[in-house]
Amino acid sequence: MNIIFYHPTFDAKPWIDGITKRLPQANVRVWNANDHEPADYALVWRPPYAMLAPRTMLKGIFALGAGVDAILTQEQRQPGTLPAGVPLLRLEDTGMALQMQEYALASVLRYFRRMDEYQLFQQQKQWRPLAPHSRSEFTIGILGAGVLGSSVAQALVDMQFTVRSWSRSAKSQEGVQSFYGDDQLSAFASGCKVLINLLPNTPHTAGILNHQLFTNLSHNAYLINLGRGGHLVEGDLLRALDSGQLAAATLDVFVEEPLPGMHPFWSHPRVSITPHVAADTLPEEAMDSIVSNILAIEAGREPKGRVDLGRGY
Ligand code: NDP
Ligand code: OXD
Repeated sequence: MNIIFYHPTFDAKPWIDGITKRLPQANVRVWNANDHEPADYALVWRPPYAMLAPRTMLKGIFALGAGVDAILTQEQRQPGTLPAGVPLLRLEDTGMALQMQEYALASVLRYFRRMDEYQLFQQQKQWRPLAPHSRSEFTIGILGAGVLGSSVAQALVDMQFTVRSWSRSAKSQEGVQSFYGDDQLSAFASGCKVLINLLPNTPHTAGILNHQLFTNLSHNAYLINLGRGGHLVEGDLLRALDSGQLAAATLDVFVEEPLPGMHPFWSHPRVSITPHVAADTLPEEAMDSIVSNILAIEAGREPKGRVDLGRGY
């Protein structure tokens, strides 16, 4: 069995060693532009067109992350980036759900307990107790109720918050009010004090964090964007912060990453930025899952995390 690996930034060695340890029968190699040798499986992130296009005999392409928007966008621009008929598989959880829970919970509690405001008061040497937020008026809406969205919802339910989710299909998660489909988007957003985005970036969801959605939220609401930068209409966020429709935003993902030095988000007093770190790919967990999927394919079983190319996630 031959496996090729390509990632623009990861150190390949732990991956080559880790897959080899788990699958001693496999020949695992880093792909380079001169490599035209056959392969059965490919492990990739932002693969060059030349890597996959000619490889119609692959049995599986494993994305080294949860979101596959970059590879699907590249396929749209350069059809053939993904050879026809080869399954594309993404990482489901593999340690990202817990990281997402940590990030979302930390951000929500920072707003709920007004820590961000106290931090500003401290800089001004102000001793100024604020009225606490009322839990009953602190409804949290989560866009996306998949692997990561439902896991974040669970952490917030466990903290006794009122939680809603919005997805394509109806869900039944205890303690979470499910809204689904475009028709229910404004009802979902209506009155939410916090909006957390955990949607995949698809042609249907791009630009969903926009003026219209913000006006449905409770006045002075908080936005936490953990999905993709393309979900957010940046000018609409700046205007919503200026008008007081939104109180503050925590952003982990951006249209352009790294965020350019001149971008207004950097110095906005009510925008908090992290450099796309909400949930990292954990190599050991990811390799366990990829190898178990390879074994499933070899045994003729259905692997986990198969991407529906038509839906875009
Ligand atoms: P899933 O595919 O498990 O979940 C996606 C959810 O979005 C599903 O509930 C789906 O609905 C819903 N959805 C998709 N399209 C629509 C639509 N048009 N209308 C309504 N709901 C829709 O993905 P994950 O939870 O694993 O990951 C979500 C995203 O998180 C990734 O795509 C990635 O962009 C982002 N991410 C960010 C990271 C970071 O560090 N910031 C790290 C990892 C991921 P349904 O269930 O009905 O199909
Ligand atoms: C992912 C990410 O999609 O890190 O896995 O954003």
